[in-house]
Amino acid sequence: MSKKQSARFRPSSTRTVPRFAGVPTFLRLPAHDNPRDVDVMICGAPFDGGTTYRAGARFGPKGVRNASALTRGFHPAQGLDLFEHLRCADGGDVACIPMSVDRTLASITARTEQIIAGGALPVFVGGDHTISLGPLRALAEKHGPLGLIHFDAHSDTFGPAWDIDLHHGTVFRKAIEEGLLRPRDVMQIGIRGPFTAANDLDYARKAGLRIVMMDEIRNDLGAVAREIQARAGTGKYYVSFDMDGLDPAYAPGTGTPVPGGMNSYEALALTRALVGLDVVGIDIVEISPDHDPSGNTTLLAATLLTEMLASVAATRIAGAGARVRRATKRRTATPRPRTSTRRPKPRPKK
Ligand SMILES: [Mn+2]
Repeated sequence: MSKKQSARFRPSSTRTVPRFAGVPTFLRLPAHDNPRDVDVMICGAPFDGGTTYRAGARFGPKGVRNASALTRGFHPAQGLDLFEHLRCADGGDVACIPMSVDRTLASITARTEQIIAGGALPVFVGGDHTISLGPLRALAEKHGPLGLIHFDAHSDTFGPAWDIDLHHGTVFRKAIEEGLLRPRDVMQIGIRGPFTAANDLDYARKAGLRIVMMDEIRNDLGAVAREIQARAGTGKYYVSFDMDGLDPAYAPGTGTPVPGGMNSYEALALTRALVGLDVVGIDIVEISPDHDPSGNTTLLAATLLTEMLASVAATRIAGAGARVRRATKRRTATPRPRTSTRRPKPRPKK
């Protein structure tokens, strides 16, 4: 892409508009409606009508836009400025109906169809986890059933609540029932108890989902990262990040917090492992800013968003799937910024 193009769809310069100033947008990007002009279109899905415990995720998009004041584009792990490789824009909020799950999902599906028809990567900031069904329906219609990298404390494959079958705790069971996912290519990462009953994960296990419990992450973070990367070349993937996958110490601003989750570093490290996967859609959900006066939850959500997009950028440079090894090679060959601390010289081999 030309420099002129990338200059238009990147964050505004902090020399012109200081970080604390300006109209808040996702990642300080230009507000722009037409997906044909960009590689990535980030939209808010301000809906929490699918929550079973405390509401508030309808304010997630607004909170992440405010926290985006502190996001940055150069990611040392990938050795690139994501905005030099991806033209990104804030596509505004999808029209959500506060008390209608069905009409809200229809609205999100329609917006996703429009974004993918324009050739851009759809990214949604929620909203509660119910919203994921919207993009999944549109993307599976286009690509067929998708793989899923799903970060969460909960499996979200549970049964109906109060006889209502579709809510934020059932969204991936619904997606499987609708044939939107390839169950063997679903990784649920950060799952933990306590559970309501011993059979809480029965549906997920019988469906063949790969459940990565928190203990596995704590015992060997690198092994989990490698398992994500090993999915490269196995088809198209959707990435769904529920903020309650994090420990409430790091992300208290969420609807259904569960102690004992990932810390910020672990979550960031695992999103870096998405390099090489053919990612066709992303969401980050269950951000409830009013439950976190510190603002750390929204800052972490905005940072995870940039980290996932940096992985997408690194994948596009090298090509998805089989060519992931080249990506690794190129990344290490990319010059480090001058400000970075020098690495110690490797010891001579004996
Ligand atoms: Mn969830």
